[in-house]
Amino acid sequence: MSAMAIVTPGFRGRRGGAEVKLPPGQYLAEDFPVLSAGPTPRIRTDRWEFLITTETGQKHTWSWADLLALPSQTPTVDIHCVTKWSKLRTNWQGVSLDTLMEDVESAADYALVHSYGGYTTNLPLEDLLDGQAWVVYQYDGDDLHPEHGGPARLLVPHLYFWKSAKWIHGIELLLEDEPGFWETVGYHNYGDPWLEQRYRGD
Ligand SMILES: Nc1nc2c(c(=O)[nH]1)N[C@H]1C(S)=C(S)[C@@H](COP(=O)(O)O)O[C@H]1N2
Ligand SMILES: [Mo]
Repeated sequence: MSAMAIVTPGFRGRRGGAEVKLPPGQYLAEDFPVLSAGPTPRIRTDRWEFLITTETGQKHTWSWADLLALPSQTPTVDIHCVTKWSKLRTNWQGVSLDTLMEDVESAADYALVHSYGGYTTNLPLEDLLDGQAWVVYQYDGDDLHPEHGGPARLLVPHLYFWKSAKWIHGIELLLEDEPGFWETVGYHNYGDPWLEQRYRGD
């Protein structure tokens, strides 16, 4: 064996003259694939609600009007699906989790995200904070299409896209980590695309 290790850097390609760098094993998607584990739930915005539940059982709830009344941001971010497509510089509009967490008192270290339809996904609470996550309701200047998670989805672009729960309903804050839907059946618990944490043991 050669003493020199062969490292696999992220794929480098050219797009519009500018060099882009993708996480290892990813390819560039030009379209916007739809990946859903079940049927698309249709949630009327007049019945929509979002709640954050703390480890002590305290509930903070927002109606659709409440969400739209909060200051919003327009993140432009790269997204990376575990099935290997990436999409660069996607444009969203939504509310930062920092804003939603402002009045929430919690000693929790973990979050379990719940979607309409039953999907769940888990992540450390700190990965939702400090400008890293949003509840988004617009994509590319239009209302978020139901297939892509409308009326509102979570956006956590620094982790594989399965963590970005579509049709978000609530976030449960927990003292102990609890695996979500894909994490329970063998996906990586954390899912850092730059470390290629696709499956348990990666
Ligand atoms: N509620 C819910 N959220 C979900 C999923 C899902 O099946 N249900 N799939 C996840 C996966 S695996 C990916 S890659 C992205 C896909 O989002 P898109 O369909 O908008 O591309 O949503 C994530 N969020
Ligand atoms: Mo995915």
